[in-house]
Amino acid sequence: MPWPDLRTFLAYLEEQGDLLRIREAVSWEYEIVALTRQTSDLQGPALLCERVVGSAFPVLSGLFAARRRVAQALEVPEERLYDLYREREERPITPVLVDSGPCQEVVLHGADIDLYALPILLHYERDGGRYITAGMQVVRDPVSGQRNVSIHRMLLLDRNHLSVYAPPGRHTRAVIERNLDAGRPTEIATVIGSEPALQIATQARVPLGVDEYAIAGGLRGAPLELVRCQTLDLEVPATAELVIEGRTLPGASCADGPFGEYPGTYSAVKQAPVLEVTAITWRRGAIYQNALTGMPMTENHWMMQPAATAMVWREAYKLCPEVRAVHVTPGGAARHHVVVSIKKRHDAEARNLALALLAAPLGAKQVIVVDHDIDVFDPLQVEWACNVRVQPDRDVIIVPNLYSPTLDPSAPAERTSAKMAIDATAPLGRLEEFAPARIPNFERYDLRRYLAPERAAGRSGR
Ligand SMILES: Cc1cc2nc3c(=O)[nH]c(=O)nc-3n(C[C@H](O)[C@H](O)[C@H](O)COP(=O)(O)O)c2cc1C
Ligand SMILES: [Mn+2]
Repeated sequence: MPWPDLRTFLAYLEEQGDLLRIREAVSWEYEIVALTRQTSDLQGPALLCERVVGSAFPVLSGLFAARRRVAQALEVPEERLYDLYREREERPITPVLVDSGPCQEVVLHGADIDLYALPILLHYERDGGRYITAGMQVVRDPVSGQRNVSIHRMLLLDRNHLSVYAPPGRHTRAVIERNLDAGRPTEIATVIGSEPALQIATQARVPLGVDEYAIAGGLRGAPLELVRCQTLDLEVPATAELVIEGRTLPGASCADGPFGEYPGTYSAVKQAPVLEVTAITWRRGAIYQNALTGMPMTENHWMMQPAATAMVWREAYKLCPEVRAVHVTPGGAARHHVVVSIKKRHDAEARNLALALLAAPLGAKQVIVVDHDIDVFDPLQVEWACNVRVQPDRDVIIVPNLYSPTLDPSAPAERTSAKMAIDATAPLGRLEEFAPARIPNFERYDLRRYLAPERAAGRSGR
């Protein structure tokens, strides 16, 4: 049975000892973010901060700070997360509309709207202000009539205004621009705190026109239930914790940034659209959710990784049916660096594949192709392959000026980067010459027979 709402998922995590309630009062200024950083580094529990100074709302932060919780969100074993994510992403289930839902138990309009009542967090030292980071923006594309749901950070501007950070290339941005061309505002419903599959589905790398609500249905194996917004022609999950309804102000923009972003560095100050809030609705006892980003790995990265991996896999499979595994690595911020293993069938295959993946829509900056005997998830093995199977003048290809993600601070120009392909495969048919030296009958011998019992059981014994 899929999780019906966020609260049931949290109750399950608590039962597993994977949700930590913090009952002392904590601050929205850096404190919750610092604690979330620490639990992320420990792969520790999600944090539910029950009392936040200056706000009546509790804060959930670090829900996906450990990968196991992404797997639990989809109710799949962690070791099968990437494969099952990919399969289910390809089988969307259309959401259903229901008459009412708890997400509108409380409704505020007009002068009652006050964003300062929300515990919007201050994250990093040089940030331009307080940012909503786990808001899922729902918009409708004026061309296809289809919905789009994705996550974009929002800067708190005043009681009823927010920025929307959606750079060129994002579907939300495309919708805002299409409306702007016709001189129209864009209606945006921002959902904070939903059942967990939708939060992962927002990261799906599917074309504009594919509704991420349907992707969420596929991931959870059952349709989402939606209700109509109070002031917009949009729909939101019936059991959402909190919804901010609003419209962009055509022609208005504001400075957005800096913000400590997913590469681990700050994003620069850019102009962003301004959203005027038309209503705030919530479920009684609403939980405000925050998501940490910054130096990998954070929940931002764990949430992006399944969809990024699925996209690379699909692109790789088009060229190479013998792709064995894909890793969009942590050091590359779960987006910029890719390692792929293949069973090579012709000598140019690895180079061909690496170059194709550099040009593919993910925008990866570095692609390493290894043989099937290398575990792409083990950085030692990957580096070892780059050591003994690579001659840089022959096997490293550098291509200038390709499309790239926006937030790489080393980029020479917006959305532009030089890229590097590394063919770390052995020459075709000669893998044995490039294999690790092996000991005959290795499995027959067992050191554990001679070790003290606690060492044999794998403990350090120190
Ligand atoms: C926690 C979190 C925060 C994110 N913040 C932003 C953001 O501020 N701006 C942005 O463009 N993408 C952000 N992303 C990535 C987008 O949500 C993601 O690429 C999404 O797939 C884009 O949707 P689209 O394909 O419909 O454009 C964030 C992702 C996560 C998980
Ligand atoms: Mn989309």
